[in-house]
Amino acid sequence: MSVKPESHSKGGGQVDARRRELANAIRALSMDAVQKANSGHPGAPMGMADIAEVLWNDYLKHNPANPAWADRDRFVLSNGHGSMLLYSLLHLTGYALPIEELKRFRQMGSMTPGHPEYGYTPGVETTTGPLGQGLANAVGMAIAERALAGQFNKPKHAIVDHHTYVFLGDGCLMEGISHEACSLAGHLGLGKLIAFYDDNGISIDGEVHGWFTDDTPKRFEAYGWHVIPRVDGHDAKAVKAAVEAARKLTDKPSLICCQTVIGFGAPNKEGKESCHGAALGDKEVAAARERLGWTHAAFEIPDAIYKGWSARDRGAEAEKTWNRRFDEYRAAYPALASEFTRRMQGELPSDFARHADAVIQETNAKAASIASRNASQNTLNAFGPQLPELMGGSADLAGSNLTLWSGCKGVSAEHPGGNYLYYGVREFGMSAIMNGIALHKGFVPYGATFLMFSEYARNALRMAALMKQRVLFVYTHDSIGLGEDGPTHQPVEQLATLRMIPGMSVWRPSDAVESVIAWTEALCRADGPSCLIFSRQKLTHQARSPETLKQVRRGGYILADTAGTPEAIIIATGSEVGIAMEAHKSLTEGGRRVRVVSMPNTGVFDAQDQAYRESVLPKTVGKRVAVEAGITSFWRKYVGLDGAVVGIDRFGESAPAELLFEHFGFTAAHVAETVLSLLK
Ligand SMILES: Cc1ncc(C[n+]2csc(CCOP(=O)(O)OP(=O)(O)O)c2C)c(N)n1
Ligand SMILES: [Mg+2]
Repeated sequence: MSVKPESHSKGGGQVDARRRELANAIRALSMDAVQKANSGHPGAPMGMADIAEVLWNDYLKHNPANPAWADRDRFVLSNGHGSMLLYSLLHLTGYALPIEELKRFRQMGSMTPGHPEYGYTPGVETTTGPLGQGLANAVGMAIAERALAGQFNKPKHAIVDHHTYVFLGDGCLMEGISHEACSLAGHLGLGKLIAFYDDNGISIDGEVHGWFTDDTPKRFEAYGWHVIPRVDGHDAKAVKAAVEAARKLTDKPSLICCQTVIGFGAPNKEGKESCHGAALGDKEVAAARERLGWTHAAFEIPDAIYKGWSARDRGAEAEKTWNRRFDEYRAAYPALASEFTRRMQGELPSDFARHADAVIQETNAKAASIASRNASQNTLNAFGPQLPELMGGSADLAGSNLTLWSGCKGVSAEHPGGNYLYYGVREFGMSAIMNGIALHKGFVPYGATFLMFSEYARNALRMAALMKQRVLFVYTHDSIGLGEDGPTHQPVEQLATLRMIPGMSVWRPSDAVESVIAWTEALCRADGPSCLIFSRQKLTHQARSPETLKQVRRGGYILADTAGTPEAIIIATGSEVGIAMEAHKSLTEGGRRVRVVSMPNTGVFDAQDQAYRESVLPKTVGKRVAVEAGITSFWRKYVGLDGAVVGIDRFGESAPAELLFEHFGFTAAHVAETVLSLLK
């Protein structure tokens, strides 16, 4: 329950003056940077400064000189609007984040964007700002830590042994994803996950008792968390005692509920929503300096304060100790040690490409007509043994998504070294957790649900793309072709909207061969996420020459052609490729010169050079028909205004799949007719 705490900023209560002064450096940097930018959120950094001071100075295991050190503790600021808290901490403890960058807070090209963004600032572990997702990322990181420890640690050789700390606010707890992620974290008993709740009683609209009166400690206890309630977030001793207790208890995640005053130190604005997300104003900044006893000019930090904060020596020492430990591990387990290094670097096994190619050839030779979801599972069975970094999962649809392969072992509190997560019905949580697993490194996560329910997870997909993470989102039941479950389960606009996410690679293979290639390409894509979209229903194998087979990975290619220049081109994806091929057959028999282009990944095709694209879709051939069981508008960019799209611009119906395909015009006859109508 949120209570409105008394302000201590007047100096009441027991205060460790030294610690308070260190914390005030965060407060000063935060309010000054926000003031200079005239934009940003001073409230949370000023409110959480004392907590951060204790955690970072007394506990956090990190080396500012090497933010990528494998066994560092992970720190996530889930209430990402408080970005100046993190930037201040990184700057003060000695990361390569100079004061000039704090002066350029929120400016174009700076290392200090408005919200923490992965890849912009050394030490920022994940992009946060969309509330609740940082918390789910942290759960993913803690899962990855434990699973990696389970797979690699040996008696007396704990090479993976770090904590995940996460700060969060009321907003993160109001977001539904906090339930999904924390419920799973409790179930899994993630003892090295420690969360700090900034219980300040305030969110943007004012005092939260008007809309948020959960009993948060009880809620988390019910999840199976270890809850430490009513900690005075401005009493370093109390915070320290709570962290001690949290670290001691190793079989449950901990939630430390810290009562704080938002904007602590700003005499007229602290405790009020007015300091949440706006510059305090010059007068109030001056008054806060006075109240806090901070006499230094803006962005001026005395050497003694820098010394008090520096984690450089401590960090170098900690990493050195670990390096020694890792050397001993390497001496005892050389093969495991190099596997660990390979996996943490995100490199696939050196022979993976060759292996994948062999599987592609085999699948081609087998020529099986099977559902692409089955083809996906076959691929997992073929690739799985080569890829111990796979961390699979499904949101309670393993039997439908076919995400389990023969080598899967469930991750649980008792068996932490597994490689498969039973996520339960938690699509958004699963997706953000996968982002956290990928960010932690050591794993390539894939997780599945029905394509329709990608909607539940959408913002986590966007975050995966924004952070350029190798996360594989597996979606089966990809169209009205799923049949009787009806329009609630039948995707219509999802293919198009997933393709619109910048940097998202979306594969919709047409048969078993394209399915293996899609998996291969997604796994090899180290700098971004992919969607792998599979059918429930059986798909016809398409014959391909060795030359054609090579073109599949270019996203779009000529699957069937005609002698000479085609009169018309049919472009199709997934389950509609088979229909396009039948139409091609009848049109060819009727003396028409028609080409079929299979387009399993429009984004990859668009990224090919002009000459290749022109060779597949020559400008001179304007008579084009796109066929996809999804909304038509997406395909206009390929068929032009004079072309035609066989698609579906309404919700589906509950009926057997074959009837639905017939009813909505996904038949060879209708596609052929459409081509002929263009040729008239
Ligand atoms: C998903 C999402 N919805 C809305 C917002 C906009 N927003 C940013 S901070 C905030 C209020 C958060 O309140 P709290 O976590 O209590 O932060 P405090 O004011 O205490 O710093 C909102 C609604 C957001 N960043 N993310
Ligand atoms: Mg709040």
